[in-house]
Amino acid sequence: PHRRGLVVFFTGLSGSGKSTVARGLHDALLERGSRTVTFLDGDVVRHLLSAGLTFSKEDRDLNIRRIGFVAAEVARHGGLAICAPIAPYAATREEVRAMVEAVGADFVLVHISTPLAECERRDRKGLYAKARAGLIPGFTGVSDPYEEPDDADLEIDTTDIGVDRAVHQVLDPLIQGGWI
Ligand code: GGZ
Repeated sequence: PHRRGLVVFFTGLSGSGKSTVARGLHDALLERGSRTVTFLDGDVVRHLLSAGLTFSKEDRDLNIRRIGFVAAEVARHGGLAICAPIAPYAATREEVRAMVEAVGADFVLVHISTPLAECERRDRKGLYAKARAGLIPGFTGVSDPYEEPDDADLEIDTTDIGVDRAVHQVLDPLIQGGWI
């Protein structure tokens, strides 16, 4: 396998399963042990790197640019970075792709396309109920936009598949492509 820098960037709605699949990919890569991996966990990013930012369009864009910057720095010298924010805006995701490609690394956009109805049915954290009740203004998918990607390299709907299968749908093409 080659050792080009790589950013695996997950995007999708809250509750779509993107953090779970991203974490599963991280674990699977650690287990294979073939290369080092940096996981930019969404919660950690929001608490440290993007502490104090809101969910306005400006702050979401800034959050995504910061994540993109760190991921590109990791990938610049051949590292592999995984990130999994909502990243609701297409133009900002494209900026990150360009940032990563500008340092000579590869960028894989994984759209976790689990539909809103399913995310809302799961409502693991009760956030959709709160958003519907007007307690969380500007909640993605309810009262804030999510621009569906038309440039996703992979699209995975977790409605009917388990975490392991979803992880393999990302891992397998990475192995095929020689990244791992
Ligand atoms: C969307 C929100 C909001 C609003 C708080 N809209 O399911 P979670 O809880 O754990 O994941 C969501 C997380 C989204 O943060 P990101 O940094 O990924 O968003 S973005 O890419 O748009 O910057 C959700 C929680 O934060 N959350 N308020 N208004 N999600």
